Amino acid sequence: MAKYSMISAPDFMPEHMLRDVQNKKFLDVFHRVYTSVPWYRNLLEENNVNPDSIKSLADLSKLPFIKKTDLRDTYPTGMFAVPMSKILRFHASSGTTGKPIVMGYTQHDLDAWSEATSRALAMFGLDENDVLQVGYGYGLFTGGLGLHDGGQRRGCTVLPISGGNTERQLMLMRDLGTTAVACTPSYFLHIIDHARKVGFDWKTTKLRVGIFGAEPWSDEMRKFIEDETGIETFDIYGLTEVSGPGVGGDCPCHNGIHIFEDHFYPEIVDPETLQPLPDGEEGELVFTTLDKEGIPLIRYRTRDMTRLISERCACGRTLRRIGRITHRSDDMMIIRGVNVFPGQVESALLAIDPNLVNYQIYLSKGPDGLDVIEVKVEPTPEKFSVLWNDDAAKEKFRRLIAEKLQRVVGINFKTTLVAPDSIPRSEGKSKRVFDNRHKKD
Ligand code: DLL
Repeated sequence: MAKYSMISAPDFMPEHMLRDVQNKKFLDVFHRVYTSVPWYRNLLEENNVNPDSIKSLADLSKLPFIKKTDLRDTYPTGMFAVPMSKILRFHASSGTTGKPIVMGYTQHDLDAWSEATSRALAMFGLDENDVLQVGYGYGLFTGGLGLHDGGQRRGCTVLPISGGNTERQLMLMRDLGTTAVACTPSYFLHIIDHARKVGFDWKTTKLRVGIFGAEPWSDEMRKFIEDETGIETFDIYGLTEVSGPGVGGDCPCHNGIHIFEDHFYPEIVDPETLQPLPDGEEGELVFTTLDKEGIPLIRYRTRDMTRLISERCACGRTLRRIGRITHRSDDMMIIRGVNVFPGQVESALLAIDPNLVNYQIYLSKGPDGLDVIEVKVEPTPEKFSVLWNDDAAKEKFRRLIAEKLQRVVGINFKTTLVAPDSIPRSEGKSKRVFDNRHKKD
């Protein structure tokens, strides 16, 4: 057998064995959190939960949820379940306001995380013959070091280039024989942009796999990237609170994201009533970490909206899947009473022209006090040069976009075409929505 087999045994464990493993780990983690985190003990008392009545995962729904604000309120270490001497590394989530969420990892946590990430890489078809270019940021963000550790564990040759320096990304990709690149989909779009400008020929590289995540990316975006570069793309999912990248990923069937359920137990709940939802129904994804030591989390609300898929995947993995994450419960915009998600805008734009990958959404108040939604779209330089000398063609293209958005989303958009390169490119997660509705002039 090859040293690095494509098959990871836990991925194919019979369901009854997997449930056994999950039950054992759950009881262990629950009692660890209960005995070592006073904050959690209080939470159970406040919710009148008798810990002795928790006998298996079937009792999970009796337990209260943990929210992001709880982690913020206990900043920096109030949720740690082990002494600091056992913590080997910190990571922190990139909160834009206020205090970040700090996570601490024991040796066991780092091992379990890299094990899950290396299984994701195996699922993407990577082994010791691959060169993995890690273009996620290194530092407090989990993307860089997470893929780095997972890649090394898988036996790949890791190129720890981090984000940015796009010219050098392309040069080393070609010269060092990169076969797989991992970065945010927005940064890869930026790399594509640059490659087009300098006439970079993807066929001169050995690149065959793209590993994208850390932010939503539509199926249309996926097609654009694959058509442009000839690579196969894989979706990698994760969040700092639960570990980092490698909580799940999509297999070559590309039909949902397998969750590494022997580490992370998923549930879907109604975000309003908090009641568990049946398989297939969309709701908020909730995780219980089954073997984390540093900061174990029971029923952690991710805010990511998706559905659970229990049917066996054609790849044979017994791990359940979730639908790709298209939005979070907190990035829904309510415009004049209509629910709007940024992903809908992206899908509508790319359906008109796959090159319309650079866009921004601005929300403001009109003179009548009603919400205004504007989309700024950047045509390619070629398209732009044609449109700019032809007002009628420009107006026709603008209206085509406005009408498509109206049809798909159900409200009127102010649509503005902007010059190439005027929308800032991102080396990490991109910011697409700017809500100025409550801004004072
Ligand atoms: O983004 C971890 C990560 C790094 C995942 C690299 C994948 C690759 P956070 O910064 O804590 O951690 O952000 C977590 O990002 O709750 C989702 O809303 C979003 N997200 C992560 N992966 C995906 C994905 C990292 N594949 C938050 N699709 C999560 C859509 C994603 N959204």
